[in-house]
Amino acid sequence: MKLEQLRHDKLKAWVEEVAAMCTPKDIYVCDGSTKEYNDCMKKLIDDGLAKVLTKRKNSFSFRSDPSDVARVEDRTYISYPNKEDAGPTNNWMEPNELKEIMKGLYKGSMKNRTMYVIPFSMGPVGSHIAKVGIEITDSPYVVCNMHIMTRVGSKVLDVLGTDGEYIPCLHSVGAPLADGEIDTKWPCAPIEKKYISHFPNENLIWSYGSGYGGNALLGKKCLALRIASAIARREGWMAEHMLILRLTNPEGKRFHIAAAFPSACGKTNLAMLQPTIEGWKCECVGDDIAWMKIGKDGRLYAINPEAGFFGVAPGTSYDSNPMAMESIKENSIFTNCLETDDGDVWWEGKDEAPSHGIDWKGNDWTPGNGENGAHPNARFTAPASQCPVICPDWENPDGVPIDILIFGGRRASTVPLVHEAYDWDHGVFMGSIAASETTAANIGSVGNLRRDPFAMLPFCGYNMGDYFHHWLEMGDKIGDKAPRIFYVNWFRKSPDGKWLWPGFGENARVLKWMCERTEGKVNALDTAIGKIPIEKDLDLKGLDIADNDLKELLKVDTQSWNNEISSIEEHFAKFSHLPDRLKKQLNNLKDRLKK
Ligand code: GTP
Ligand code: SPV
Ligand code: MN
Repeated sequence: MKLEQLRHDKLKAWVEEVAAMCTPKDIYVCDGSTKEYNDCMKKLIDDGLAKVLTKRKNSFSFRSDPSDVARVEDRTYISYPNKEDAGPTNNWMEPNELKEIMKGLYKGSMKNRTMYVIPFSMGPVGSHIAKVGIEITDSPYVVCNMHIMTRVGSKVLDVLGTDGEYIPCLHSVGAPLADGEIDTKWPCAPIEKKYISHFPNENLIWSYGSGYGGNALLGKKCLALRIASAIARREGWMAEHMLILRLTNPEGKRFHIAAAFPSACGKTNLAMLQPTIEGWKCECVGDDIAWMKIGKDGRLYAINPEAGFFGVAPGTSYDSNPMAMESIKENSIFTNCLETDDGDVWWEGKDEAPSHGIDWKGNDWTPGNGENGAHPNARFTAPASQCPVICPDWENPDGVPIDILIFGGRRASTVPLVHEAYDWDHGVFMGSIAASETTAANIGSVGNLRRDPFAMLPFCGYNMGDYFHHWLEMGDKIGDKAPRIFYVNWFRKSPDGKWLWPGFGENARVLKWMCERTEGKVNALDTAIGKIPIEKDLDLKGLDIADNDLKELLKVDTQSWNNEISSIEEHFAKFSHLPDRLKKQLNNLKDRLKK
């Protein structure tokens, strides 16, 4: 579609303004058609950036620049006029200063490239819960991924009409082309020139220098989490880094669960798990983001604003996550996987390694040559509709009523397999002190323990202390209709470094216990940190687990938790906006530990 066809004057003016700054060779307004996807992909293939996978229908493999493989938290900004509004956990710069720097970078940045205008909807098009965004980008890779991850096209412009509201999202890979030059490899800017910037007061996103995932597909982390969390606070709802699933018990009773784990800590896997316990069924509503609002009946309802999965490839297999494997059989994009000689992709943990392939850096690879075949943060992009266990209600604009909220993370020690909050405030406290070993989903060190409150550390679009307040206030509004809150850790290890818990489909055993807790069918043991299962109440039928391992998994060690206290105090000390109710929770925990 041509720019002249845009009927929305404000949008047209913004597109023209950006074009004047970025000086692309032409402008193309996306209609969301298959032809458009194919044309963009063809360009990427012709330029040598994409490879057709002959083993998977309509699927393609990409290798990014080795420097552009993950989100860049150090280069991500939450920009309010006052630093205090961004809070102690976000990078901050004054909006005018940040815009001046970025305008300098955007100047001419799309030279000799097409500027694509992508109208997209987060949430079903036209539904009362959906938000419209317009992403301007110079990356056809972004166009193809946005086609899968969001609802793109003319139908979104129809909803906008001549004066509808939208969230402007500007993106450039930051690699202008010289006359006659074409891309020979993944275009991006060096790390120090990358900026992933958010201006929540203006509902505005500016991203520069990266073509990768959460840095470039601006509907996802930038809009649906950072900007949406700030909107949600103003409007009284919640935008969370959570999967959503429906669990049905053998009697046909449904439970809806939303769970927040940090990046690469198991959301996609839990969202589509295949329960190993008889008669239980799981259906996936979403694997990364939940927007939750209080419904007419006073309960909390969640929708998945996305339309696809941008999932971690390594570790995904028919054993660990068969439903993800089925979802990516066709019509999928793979980024930074190993390309096999027979036209497929492979990654560590998938199945038997091929005897030869081209690794994610583009080098010859053989098993045991000391290199990763796939980057640890290699990703697949696949339509959610292709998941065999996608929930029939996954696009229901009213969402699903949440019974259970879960927090968690990767902890080799200290944190038990599962514990339950005493009440909402205690649950919010648990979320606020959530901690996890860092993963390859961000550029930076991997395996370092850090606090990642509510799995939102990289995604909260305002002062995290105010975010804690917001959670408490939501609890006050929901009252006795509030979901129960639990905390899980699938990643506890034995002293010799082995996982104590088998994880994946077996996690259904823990979910079953939670469901039975909400129904009042089972009791629990009170400990200093919360309620834990009585061993006999965990359904371990058919699971071969050593008694000692189970004891270790459920252990709440007073010494370790006493050590944890000083780390929590340090964490809380950062927040000048820390709610008194969380200080009280910390004191309660200390008191219980003394008993
Ligand atoms: P983002 O997309 O980054 O937000 O991540 P995510 O939370 O969806 O993580 P994902 O489910 O993709 O899991 C990341 C890694 O953790 C994969 O390599 C999985 O194989 C592994 N993993 C997931 N669930 C489990 C589990 O229950 N146990 C163990 N040991 N590993 C798991
Ligand atoms: C995450 O890092 O939490 C992701 C992947 O879900 S990305 O979209 O790249 O942020
Ligand atoms: Mn995520």
